[in-house]
Amino acid sequence: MTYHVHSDKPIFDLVIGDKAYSSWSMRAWLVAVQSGLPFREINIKLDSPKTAEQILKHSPSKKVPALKHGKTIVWDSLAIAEYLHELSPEAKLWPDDSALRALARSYAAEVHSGFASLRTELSMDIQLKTKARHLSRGAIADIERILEMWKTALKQSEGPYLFGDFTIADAFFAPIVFRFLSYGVQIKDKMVLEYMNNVQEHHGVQFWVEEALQEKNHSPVFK
Ligand SMILES: N[C@@H](CCC(=O)N[C@@H](CS)C(=O)NCC(=O)O)C(=O)O
Repeated sequence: MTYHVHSDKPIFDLVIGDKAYSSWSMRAWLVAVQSGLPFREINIKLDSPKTAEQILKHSPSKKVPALKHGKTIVWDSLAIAEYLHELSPEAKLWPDDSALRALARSYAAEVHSGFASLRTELSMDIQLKTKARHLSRGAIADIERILEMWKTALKQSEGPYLFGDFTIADAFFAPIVFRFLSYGVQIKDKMVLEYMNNVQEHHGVQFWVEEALQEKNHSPVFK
């Protein structure tokens, strides 16, 4: 277990897994960075015999991410995102407009509960670069649905992110951008390609990727 301190006065701890392939950790971590609040990162190596025991010291779920704020423990990426939204309202982690906020929440919730085929067949591994592989109909349908969602939102917002500024919805889609890049998913739409570039250029995403690329000895098994 290692610690990564993002400020000398962190107000909460965020327990996360390997940066190369813990997509749920990446989502919560990006929301934490976007909240603007100082935090301490607790890094746990996944896929080791001690993983569950180590996570259990922080969260009853035995899964990462988990957030610890005083006596409060929050687990599961979406619950963490909502908690950070309440803790840092000025960060505007959701859009101001209530109709847009509902839409952005629907986007994040759909990622959180859906796209099972994509998760199984294109598991996140930021270090991986491979050729497009044969995909099931389910995975193709997931990809088509994601592209349709991105286009609809971007047409309305005109970018740079799905709902204008970077929101929780973008944090939830960020690992999917890296899945598309790793597995060479062919994308032709200019607006979508621009969006994928904007996500990659986000300061938090860049920091995460730099560290993910330095990690060693991992096996891509987490979705
Ligand atoms: N629904 C959870 C999923 C969390 C999850 O599956 N985390 C994986 C890593 S990405 C994990 O902790 N795996 C550890 C294990 O299975 O031992 C969330 O949104 O946070």
